[in-house]
Amino acid sequence: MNKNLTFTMIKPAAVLDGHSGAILAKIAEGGFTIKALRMQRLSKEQAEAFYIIHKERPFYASLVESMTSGPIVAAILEKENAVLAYREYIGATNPAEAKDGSIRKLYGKSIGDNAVHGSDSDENAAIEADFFFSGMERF
Ligand code: 3AN
Repeated sequence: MNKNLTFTMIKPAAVLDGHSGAILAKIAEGGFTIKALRMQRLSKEQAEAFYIIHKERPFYASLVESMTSGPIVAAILEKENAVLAYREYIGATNPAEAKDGSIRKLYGKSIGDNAVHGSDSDENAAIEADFFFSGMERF
């Protein structure tokens, strides 16, 4: 089996609402293996850098604000076709449109506070994983 990596973050609203444990359990239930894991609070500079691709979007400032409003849980996940499999598993960006049983449907509050981030390509998964984790933190 050809396994790949993806990167995820449990967003501050979901962490502050106490959903981290349930979301990690759901991730494991979906067949994703945790290869790295950390809880931390992002600085404004770190959140801006992570979402730099959205810099020109109207929601950039509010996205950075919500991503720095409390701690996040960052993780590298492994599974066959991890990027696509995880995006399918977490559901649509807007929790209201996410399929029943998906992480965003279960734990997302709004399009901004949509419970989790999931990488959108293998290339971005590698960039995002490197942004958060050193080699010594990966297993
Ligand atoms: P996804 O996370 O599903 O790949 P993107 O890449 O379009 O979605 O958006 C990145 C993040 O920006 C999303 N996780 C979401 O929190 C936020 N976002 C996207 N669109 C909006 C919007 N219209 N209003 C507020 N936040 C948004």
